Amino acid sequence: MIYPKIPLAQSIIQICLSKGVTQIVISPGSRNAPLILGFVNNPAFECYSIADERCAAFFALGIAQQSNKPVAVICTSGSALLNYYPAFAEAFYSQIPLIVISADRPLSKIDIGDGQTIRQVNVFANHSLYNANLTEGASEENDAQINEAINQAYSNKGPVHINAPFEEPLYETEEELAVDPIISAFSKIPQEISIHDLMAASTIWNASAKKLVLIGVNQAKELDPEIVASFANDPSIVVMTETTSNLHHPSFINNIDTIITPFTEEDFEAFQPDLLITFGGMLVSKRIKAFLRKYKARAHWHIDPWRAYNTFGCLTHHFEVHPNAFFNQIALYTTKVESDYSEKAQIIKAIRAEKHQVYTAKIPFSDFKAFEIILPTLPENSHLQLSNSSAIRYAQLFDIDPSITVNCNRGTSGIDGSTSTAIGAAIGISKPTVLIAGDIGFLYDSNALWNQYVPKNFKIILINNGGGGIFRILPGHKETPVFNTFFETSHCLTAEHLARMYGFEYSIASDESSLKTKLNTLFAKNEKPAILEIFTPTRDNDRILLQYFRELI
Ligand SMILES: Cc1ncc(C[n+]2csc(CCOP(=O)(O)OP(=O)(O)O)c2C)c(N)n1
Repeated sequence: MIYPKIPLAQSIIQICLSKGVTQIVISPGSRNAPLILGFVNNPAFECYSIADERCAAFFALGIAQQSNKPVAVICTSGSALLNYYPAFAEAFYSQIPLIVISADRPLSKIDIGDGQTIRQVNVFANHSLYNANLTEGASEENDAQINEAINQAYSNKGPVHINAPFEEPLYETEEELAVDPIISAFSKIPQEISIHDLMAASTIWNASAKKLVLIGVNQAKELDPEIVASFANDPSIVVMTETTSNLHHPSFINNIDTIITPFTEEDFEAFQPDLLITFGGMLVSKRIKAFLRKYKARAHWHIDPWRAYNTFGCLTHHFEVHPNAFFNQIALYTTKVESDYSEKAQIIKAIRAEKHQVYTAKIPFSDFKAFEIILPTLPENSHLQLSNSSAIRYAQLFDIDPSITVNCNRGTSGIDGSTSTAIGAAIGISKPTVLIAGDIGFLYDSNALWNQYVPKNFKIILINNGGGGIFRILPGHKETPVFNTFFETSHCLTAEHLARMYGFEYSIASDESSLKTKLNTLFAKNEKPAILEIFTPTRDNDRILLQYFRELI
């Protein structure tokens, strides 16, 4: 076996190996040569080479998000490292284990005029679970910090930074390991709730005739089917899911905005929960946040082993366990409460479903219509990635086949890494993957396509509405040159040349019938990754969406 000669690099590699961190995304450089040589020459690691660090980190994030295991990204010194920051912040807010390992110069060489040198120590401190600021050479202190960083990424689910100073020569290798680092185990999350907390919670539960369970970003199959069934059978429980919740039951409300946008004050009061229970990550719907901030629940519990945000200003308890543990334990103490809360929600759901059908049947070709046509054509058991911001919002208005897993970078809601993440997700989940993206987000992250690992069956459906269409929907929209240039960033670009340059199949659609035909072809062929670009009418899209909400009553 070939090892880098530098002992600190050996320690990092050996500790990664012993902790099962085997997916390594590497960006080129010289300072990181000891790491590159060590990881690449060891067949236990799966190494990916991606030149652009911003894309590399999002790609790694996508793999980690879907495989639920930490992925390491390796870069050289200098600004290379800072390009990891968007994905690092996304990993922090989406609770995804991402391990950044940066090569650095020794401390004595910082800020003395050396090239490609910046202050790397603690550079991600605001969003990092742990910063291992290593010193030159192998030492117990270094080993302890490397262990701790990886342990934190595993057990507290989030990004960590390991900064490793290496002095030249950087390319020397040897055949024997010179280090034998100590490996420390990480602690498992506790799953027991105290009897005291359970008793107090069950008293509130049993006194609440209106319980709203609201679920944000969540992995598929996370929640025990018995718990799902118990929600559906409880007349005092309404479950609201988002597309990114990956949780399905015919009685659950999966189109929050469609349900609540037409609500009058009276409707809101009737729907105001006594008890709000949330779990999962970030919520997309602005309207549900506005509603629950105004019509506060008497009690709000968030269930998550690591973190709770007081999103609605009424958080009363953070249960630091997995939702399965919580619902299974509280079930021992709770009784069914008589209520018509669920029944009333089902009546509203049925009314809205009918209005939705009537409306979608009559609208012309637009972003809205395109989503109505695309979503039912997605292959069963495929994976869907959505970009920010219209794509995820439109998708929330429709049913999506429960066999399809869905994800979107909602940690920071950035437009900067949707395509890179989607390609990583395709690798992490090993299922046919489709990305639905807006044009600005797609063009922003076009370097994502500079990636030799894109699966042949990877598809991008690009909704090109000539700019940031979301800004037409938001209240500030006025049709002025300032709006077009500085908000919408309107353009006439297409993906055609990018597709050709990066070896993607390319097709276009600009009306209903061509879209249906092109979707058929898109999913029938898998010899090459493909982009289907859909041109929609820039100036009609917002009107058609806003009118939808008016016609739901
Ligand atoms: C990195 C980053 N910069 C800016 C924004 C603000 N932003 C949100 S949506 C958006 C426009 C997205 O346009 P497009 O990708 O065409 O999708 P649309 O929502 O218009 O369909 C922008 C600039 C952001 N979310 N992330």
